[in-house]
Amino acid sequence: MTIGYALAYTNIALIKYWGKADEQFILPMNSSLSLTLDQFYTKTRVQFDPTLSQDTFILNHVLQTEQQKEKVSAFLTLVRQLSGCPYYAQVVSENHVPTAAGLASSSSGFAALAGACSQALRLQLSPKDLSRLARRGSGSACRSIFGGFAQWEKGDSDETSFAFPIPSDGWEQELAMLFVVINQEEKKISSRSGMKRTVDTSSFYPGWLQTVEQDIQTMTRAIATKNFQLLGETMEANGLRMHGTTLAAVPPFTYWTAQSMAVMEHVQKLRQQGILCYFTMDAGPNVKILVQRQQLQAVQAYLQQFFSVEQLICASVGPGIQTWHEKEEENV
Ligand code: 2P0
Repeated sequence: MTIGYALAYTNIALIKYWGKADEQFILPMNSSLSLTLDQFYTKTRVQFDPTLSQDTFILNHVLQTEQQKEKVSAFLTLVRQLSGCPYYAQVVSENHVPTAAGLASSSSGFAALAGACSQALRLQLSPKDLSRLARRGSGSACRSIFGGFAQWEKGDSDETSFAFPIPSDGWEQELAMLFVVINQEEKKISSRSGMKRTVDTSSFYPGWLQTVEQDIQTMTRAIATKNFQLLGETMEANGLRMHGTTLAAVPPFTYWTAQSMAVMEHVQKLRQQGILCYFTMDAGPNVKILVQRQQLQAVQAYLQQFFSVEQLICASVGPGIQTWHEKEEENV
C-alpha cells in the first residue's frame, strides 16, 4: 500500500473560531480568519495496512494509548467510511509544536493527518475538499491547508464549510508574530469543552455572535488595504471579546493568568511608546503579539527585560500544506 506524507504548519486565528453549530461535522457558529506561521509544524506519515488489527499512532516517537489516540482513530474511521478503504492504519507524527500549550497543535496535526491520509489512499482531493476533510478532525485544521491569511467560511453544511486563502500581495511577509510562552503544561479546559460550555451556558455568547461577522469584514478590508493598525485593533478586540464570553459561562472560567495580563499591559505600554503591536490569545495562557517586522526588534528588546529568551518565540508567515507519497513494494 502507498505511504502518504504531509507537512502542515499551525495557524493562529486573528478572528477566532469559538463555538460549534454541529459537533459531529464540526460546523462552526461563526467564520474565522487566520495567519499560518512558519515555526510550528507537524509532519505525518500514514500507511493503511491489511495486516494491522487496530490503528496505531506514534507521536514524537511515543506509542499513544487508547485514550491519547481517540481523536486520531475517530478521524481514521471517518476516512475509511469516506474512501471505502477497510484497513487500519499506522500513523507516525512528529509535532514541532509544544503540544497542548495553547500553541494550536491541533491545527497542524489534523491538517497533516488529512493530507497524509489523502495521499496514502490517492484521494486526489482539491484544496477545498482537503480543507473540508481536515475540518472533521479539528476545526482550526481546515485553515492550515493554506499559507498566509486564510478564512474559514462557516457555511451551513459539510459541503459549504471550508477555508480558502486570502491573497495579500506579499504584505503578510512584512508581519511577524511573537509568542510569549508562559506555560507549556496541558491546558485544564480543552478548547473543545471550553467552547461547548460557552455556547451552552454563557449569557455573553449572543454578543459574540452579533459582532464577529463584522470583524471578519473589517479584517478583510484591513488586509486588502494593508492597514496594519486596523488589522491589529480588530484582532485584539476580537480576541478580548472571545475571552469575555468564558467569564459568563456556567461555571465561569478563563484561560488568562496574571502573567497573561502582564503581557497585555506590556503591549499597551509599547503602543504608548509609538510601537504598533497587538496581542491575541487562544485556549491557553500564552500571548501572541503581532508586529510589523521593522518593529520586531524593539518589541523583543522590551520583552527581554521580563521574559527569558526561551519564552519568546518569533514566527514569520508560513506556507500551505505539502503532501507527497511513496509507493511501497506491492507485496500484499
Ligand atoms: C481558533 N481555537 O480559531 C480558536 C480560538 C481556540 C481559540 O480553533 O474542537 O482545536 O477540534 O474543532 O480547532 C482551537 O480549537 O477545536 C481553536 P475543535 P480546535 O483557532
